[in-house]
Amino acid sequence: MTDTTQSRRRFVVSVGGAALAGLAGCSSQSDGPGDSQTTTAPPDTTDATTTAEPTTSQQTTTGAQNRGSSGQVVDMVTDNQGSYFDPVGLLVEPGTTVTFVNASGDHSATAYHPDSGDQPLRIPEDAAPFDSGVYTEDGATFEYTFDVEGVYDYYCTPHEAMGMVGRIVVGAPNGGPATEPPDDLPPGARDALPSVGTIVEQTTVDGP
Ligand SMILES: [Cu+2]
Repeated sequence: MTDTTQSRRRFVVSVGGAALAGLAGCSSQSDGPGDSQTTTAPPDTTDATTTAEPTTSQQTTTGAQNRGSSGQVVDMVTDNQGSYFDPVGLLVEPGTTVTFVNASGDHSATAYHPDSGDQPLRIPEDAAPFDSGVYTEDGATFEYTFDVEGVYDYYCTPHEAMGMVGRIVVGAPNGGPATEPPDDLPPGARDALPSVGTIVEQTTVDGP
């Protein structure tokens, strides 16, 4: 488990470096608003018209340039207000990549899914579960692309019982498992989840 976590972190960190290098090298490459689709496209070599596909570094560069519009960041924080995800609630379009950043403390971003230590299913039935593993290093990042519409509830393994949980709505809520009341979660977690309605209305619900 530690090995998996380590190698995954190293991978993410090195990709971040490549993104920076790419940014410095080809800042004029963006083709603007049309980019929003390219991050969602599967690696399909038959379509030569999407500029982001040819190499990994270009793809990463495009993603970094898009960060403000189609990418989103969730910080994982421990400070004098406790341990929390910020924002705790987020509305995104399908295909959006969310980057979880370990801002301070030791945290994970882990989907509520039976594969994650017997947890209840609280992501769309067709969605792949995610689990970053616990990060102990400030600045470590984990990315997940939310392709399937619906509501995703997730938690931090060390701090779930203290209410370190988050909710991401992708497109339309669609009546999936996470639209049911979270009765099977620990009370602290249950109380910390923003309602789907609030997220849809506000787009971003900040942490404490
Ligand atoms: Cu945590």
